[in-house]
Amino acid sequence: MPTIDLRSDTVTRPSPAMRRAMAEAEVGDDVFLEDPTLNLLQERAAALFGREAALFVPSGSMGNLTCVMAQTRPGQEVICETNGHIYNYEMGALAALAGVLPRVVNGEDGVLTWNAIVPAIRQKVYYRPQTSLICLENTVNMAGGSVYRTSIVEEICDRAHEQGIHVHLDGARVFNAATYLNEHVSAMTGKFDSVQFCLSKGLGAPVGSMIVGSRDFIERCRPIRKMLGGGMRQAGVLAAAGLVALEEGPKRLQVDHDNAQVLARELARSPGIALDPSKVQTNIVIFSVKPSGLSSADFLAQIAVRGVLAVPVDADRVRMVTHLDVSRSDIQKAAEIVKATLTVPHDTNGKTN
Ligand code: TLP
Repeated sequence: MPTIDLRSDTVTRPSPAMRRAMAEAEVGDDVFLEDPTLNLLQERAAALFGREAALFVPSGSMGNLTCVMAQTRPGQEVICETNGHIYNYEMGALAALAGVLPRVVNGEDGVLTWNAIVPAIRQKVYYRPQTSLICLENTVNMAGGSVYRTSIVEEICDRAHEQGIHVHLDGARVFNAATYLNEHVSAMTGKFDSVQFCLSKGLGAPVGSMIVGSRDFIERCRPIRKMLGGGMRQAGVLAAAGLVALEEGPKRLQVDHDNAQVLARELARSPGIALDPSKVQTNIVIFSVKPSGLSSADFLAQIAVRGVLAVPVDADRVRMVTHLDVSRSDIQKAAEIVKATLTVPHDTNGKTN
C-alpha cells in the first residue's frame, strides 16, 4: 500500500535534477570560504532578497538561533508569538543557548500586530531585562500556515526600530507567504534586520536554510554558526541542491496551496472534523477531530494503517501539509481515506464499535 505522507513539507526527496546537480557540484572547504557552489548559493540568496550577504546553515533551527544570538545578549528579552516555532519546537535554545528570556504574545491566527506587541515591551530601566528582539514567523506554521500582510510587518519593523529593537523573520515558509500575497520576497522582508528561510521545506532541497542580511550582520553570524557546530566543509554538494530549490521551488508553490484547498474542502465535509477551509491560505491544513470522538493520537493511528501520515498539534488537532511529493490524486485519496475512517462509529475511547 503506497503511503501518502502529509506530515510535513520537510519529507520531500531530492529530484533527479537535484541529485545530478549534487553529484556534479564543484566543491571546496567552506570554513576557508572556498566552496564555489556554496558561495554562489549565498550570492543568489542575497540578491533574491535584495541584501548584501547570506549564509548557508544546516537547519532552520540553527538559522534562527544564530540570528537571535547575533542580536541579543544573555538576560535580554525576545518577543515571539505563542504558536511560534522558535518558542515551541527548537528545544528551548533561546533560553538554553542564547540565554534570553522568551516573552510570548498571542496573535490572531498566529499573526502579531504592533498593538499586541507594545504591552510586552519592557520599560527602559536598568534593573529590568530589556527587550532586544521581536521574532515573527511567516507563514505561521502552527496557526495553519497563516500569512502576515506586508503592511503589518512594516509597521512592526518601523515602530520597533524607533525603540532600538531589532526584528527577525523566521521565514521557513516565506516563499509560501509570497505566493499567497503575490509579492516578491525582497519587498516583503526588506525591513527585517535578519531573515532565515528554509530550502528544505516547500522548495524541496534535502538539507539547509539561509540567513540573509547586511554584510556586517552576516559576518557576525559566521562565527556563531561555527560555535554551534555549523561550519561545514565541502557543503557545495548541499548548496547545489539548494540552487535548484531556489530556482525551481518558488514557481510551483501555488500547486501545493491549491492542493491544500482541495484537501481542506473535502475534509470539512466530514461530520467528524471541525475545519474552516476559508482559513487555509497556504500549504498547511490544521483541523480538529474532536467531533469524531477520537483523540488526535487515535485518529492518526487509524489513518496510518490505511496509508495516510499526518502529525498531531495537540490532543484534538491534526496537521496535514501539502508538498511537491504529493499529487492532486494523492490528496483526493487521502481525503477519502480520512472520511472513510471517520464514518466508522467510535466509542469515546477511540475504539471502533
Ligand atoms: N518545522 C517542522 C517541525 O519542526 C514542526 C515542520 O514539520 O513544520 N521555523 C519554522 C516555522 C518551521 O516550521 C521549522 C520546521 C523550522 C523553523 C526549523 O527548521 P529545521 O527543521 O530545518 O530546523
